[in-house]
Amino acid sequence: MDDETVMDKKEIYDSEKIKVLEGLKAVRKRPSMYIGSTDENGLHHLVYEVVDNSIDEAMEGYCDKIEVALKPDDSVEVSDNGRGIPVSEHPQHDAPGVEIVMTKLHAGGKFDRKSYKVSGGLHGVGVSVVNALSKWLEVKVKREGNVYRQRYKRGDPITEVEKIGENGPSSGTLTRFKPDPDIFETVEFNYETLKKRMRELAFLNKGLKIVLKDERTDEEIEEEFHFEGGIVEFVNYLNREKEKLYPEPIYFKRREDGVHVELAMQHKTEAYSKDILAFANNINTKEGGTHLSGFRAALTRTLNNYCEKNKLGEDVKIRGDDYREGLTAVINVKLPEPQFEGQTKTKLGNSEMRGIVQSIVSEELMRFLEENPKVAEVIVEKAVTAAKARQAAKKAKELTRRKGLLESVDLPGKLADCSDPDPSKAELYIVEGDSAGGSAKQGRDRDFQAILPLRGKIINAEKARINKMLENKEIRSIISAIGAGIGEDFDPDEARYHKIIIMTDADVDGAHIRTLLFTFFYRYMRPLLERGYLYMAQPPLYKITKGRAVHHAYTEEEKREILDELGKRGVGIQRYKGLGEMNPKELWETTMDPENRILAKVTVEDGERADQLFDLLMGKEVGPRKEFIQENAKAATNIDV
Ligand code: 0RA
Repeated sequence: MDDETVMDKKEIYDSEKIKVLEGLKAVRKRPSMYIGSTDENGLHHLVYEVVDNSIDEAMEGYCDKIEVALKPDDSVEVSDNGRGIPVSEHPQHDAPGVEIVMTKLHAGGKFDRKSYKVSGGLHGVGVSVVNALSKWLEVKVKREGNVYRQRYKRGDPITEVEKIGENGPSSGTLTRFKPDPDIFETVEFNYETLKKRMRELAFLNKGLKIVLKDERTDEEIEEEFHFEGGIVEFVNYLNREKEKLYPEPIYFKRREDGVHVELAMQHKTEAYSKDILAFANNINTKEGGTHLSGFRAALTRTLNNYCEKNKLGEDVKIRGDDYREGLTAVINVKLPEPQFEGQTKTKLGNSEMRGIVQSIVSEELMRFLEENPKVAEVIVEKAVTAAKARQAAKKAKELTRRKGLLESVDLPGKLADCSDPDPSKAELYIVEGDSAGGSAKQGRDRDFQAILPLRGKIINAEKARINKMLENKEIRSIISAIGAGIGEDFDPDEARYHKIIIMTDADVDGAHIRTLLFTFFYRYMRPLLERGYLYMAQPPLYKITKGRAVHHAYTEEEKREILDELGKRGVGIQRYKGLGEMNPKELWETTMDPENRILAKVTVEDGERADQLFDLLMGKEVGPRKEFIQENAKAATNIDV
């Protein structure tokens, strides 16, 4: 019986109405379904997708060098020295293999490779998606002594696969593409973003050379990432400016049931933070997952067992967090059919991974501890200290709880709250200084804008444990105004505002306060950064007047433009030194009115950078410190819409 006979009339009618979008047209119609978004993240995703294919070739052992070049015309070229995508006719599709890979969604079949292909999530959607979202794309393949080429426009081939030359025995694939400006909000690649990912990929795939070039400026940049030590070097890199509890990272690697598990870890001495990065098939699983929980369980149980066997740490109850205090770890797993879940598809879901990782880590770690009793001893000692501090912190927290300081119902006295209770509409301005706070209170739209002025010093979240943080008045008022808890208990769904806007002066002190706040939010309320709830206000740098007309310039360039327009005669220029110099109306018009203001979103990377730069900022060296402040005080560019 064929399908149509079992459908009744109504069903036939309904299915006719469904417009079946075929192939790459569907990708252009709903790009976000394939690459997550069409903003800067989606744009960079294109490069990751192409590079992933070369990484696959490297993971199978056929390629040891990948080059990524940013070209002056905003295109990107990715090349590798792998086997080259096959060019022979595909038996079922009567087209050359390379054309199928470039034009069919999830091209598989004969050209499927055996390696740990990424599936699900945003990665692994296939290069055909990149092709569909490119104004043009060109692929060149070196194979069997020849060079072949095919060109495409918006995903459609505009040439055959042509042989364009001969070549020695070397082989490889080169893909050059120009993202389509009709699809993307921006087509400008960020070198630093790509650099971070390429470095990460080089750490995760030991021995692989990845070259990144920026050919867009007169002074070309070229960097090579190549780490024979793999994730051990990754941990060394993450801990590069920290004091270590023991000299070498602990490392092991094992393959079991067709799954690879690799771990490198090392504790820091004084930093109380932890940095545990988990990867699955080269994807940074920021939301964690089964591999991470397997690792955490193994760490806690193994160290508990070790303590019991050796009668250590008996005077205090050590918990999992205590063993993780100050820990830097990279866990890297490779598995055949990964399931990615969660809001950003960065949570590993495969349930079998928990047990596999747990048993491998337990065995290997126990062996290590027994062979290295000195290291075991310092780890336990640190955990004991952490456990004691945790108990003290709990007492401090209970104290503040009793006083009602962490309850959102009991808002801090300095807060001028807004009247709209809907968090998606409400905004919290955290304002440096009383006078600016006063202007902001008068100038704001009290329907949806709340003002929290900060007076005292903000404590450095990198140096302090949570109990110390909770003793700080300013920190406590921020916690209670936001009303979503702190640290492990922080719940972004409880946040009373979906825009939290830091408003500080554009001077050195302002930069310092901003950095302290970034570090605090990064360490203790990171989900706010992940969700994009944290912003920085951008007050204007200049007020330019001519007659009755008033203009505001937010950047030096804007100032020049305005001056060019007005001419030089009878023009008054005032440089704003601080927010306090603006009256409430000016502050509203230039910095708070959603119609006019500029807000810069603070990302997790900004938080991370502030965190890392803290040593620099707080350190004794004056040179690098000054430089950082200037760098950080530069005007931001994201325009609030
Ligand atoms: C399918 C089969 C083979 C290689 C590749 C794909 C391949 C794809 C890409 C994409 C970027 N670089 C790549 N390198 C190789 C193997 C063909 C054979 O058996 O020689």
